[in-house]
Amino acid sequence: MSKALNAIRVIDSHTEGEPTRVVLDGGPDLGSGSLRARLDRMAAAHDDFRQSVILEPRGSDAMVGALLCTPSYDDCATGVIFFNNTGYLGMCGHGAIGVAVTLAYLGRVKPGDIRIETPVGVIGVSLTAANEATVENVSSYCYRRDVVLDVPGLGEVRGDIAWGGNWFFLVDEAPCELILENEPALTRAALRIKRALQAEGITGMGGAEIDHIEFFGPPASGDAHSRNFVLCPGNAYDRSPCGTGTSAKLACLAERGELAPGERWVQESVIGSRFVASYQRSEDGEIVPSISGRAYICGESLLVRQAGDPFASGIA
Ligand code: PYC
Repeated sequence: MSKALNAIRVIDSHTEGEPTRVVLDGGPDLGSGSLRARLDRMAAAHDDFRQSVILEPRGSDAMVGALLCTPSYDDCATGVIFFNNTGYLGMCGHGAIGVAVTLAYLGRVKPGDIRIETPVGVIGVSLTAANEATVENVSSYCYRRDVVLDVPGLGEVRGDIAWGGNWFFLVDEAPCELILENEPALTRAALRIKRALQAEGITGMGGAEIDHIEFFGPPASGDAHSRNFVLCPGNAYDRSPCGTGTSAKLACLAERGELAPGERWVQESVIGSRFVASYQRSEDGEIVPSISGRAYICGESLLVRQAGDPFASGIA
């Protein structure tokens, strides 16, 4: 029998349905420096590690990986690099809730407030119960309003471009009802929009790729404000209402004067799970979103890559 190579210890959880795989050990040595620099090192020299952990046969397209790292700030409980089936995420709201609940499950943090360093900034997380957390996200903003696109097969599509820790194109008029049965049609429409943005050279600030497309529609439940469908960069849809996508939505609502600081916004996902959100304005006038949701542990495993396994680095 071949010897096991690079055993990787992980804990799996889901946040409102969306999976997070926290890597506890067995990850690459990324050295020191900012998390952005360590992410760049991982992408350049250790991308096969990302692929092993997240791609089939060990992972799945919907899963987001969270590599725990020594933080570069003393007041942070951990640093984290988020990754998915296609690359790396600046921030991940559902993933941050998953990380906090995982750390609590391991007894590494107690209920209360912690700070977590991400490649796009430090976030606050309040662990309000064993399975509940509120993320105070990085500052979010609406970059462009009412961008009109001519999308082959869809016609004219209007949306806002916003930053919520990742870049989003937010479309209020969804191409069809936001229900799970329509997932293939919603995915196709979102991909068409993404291609049209690329073809027209429309980006986020500084030429950043807009890699998340978000549709909104009426909620199914009477006490929610909206339902969404979010297509993530690797073409999987977010089972949760997407923490960074909800942050981007809050920024757009604030920009339009449609949501006041501190006002509650209940965002449903396409599977009916929900985040409760609100924002505060910082002293500089920036929008600082808070996103609350639940996460549950669903597995503890040792991932193994045996010598000779042709799919040790996943099915790319
Ligand atoms: O919750 O921010 C989020 C997220 C991004 C991609 C998948 N989930």
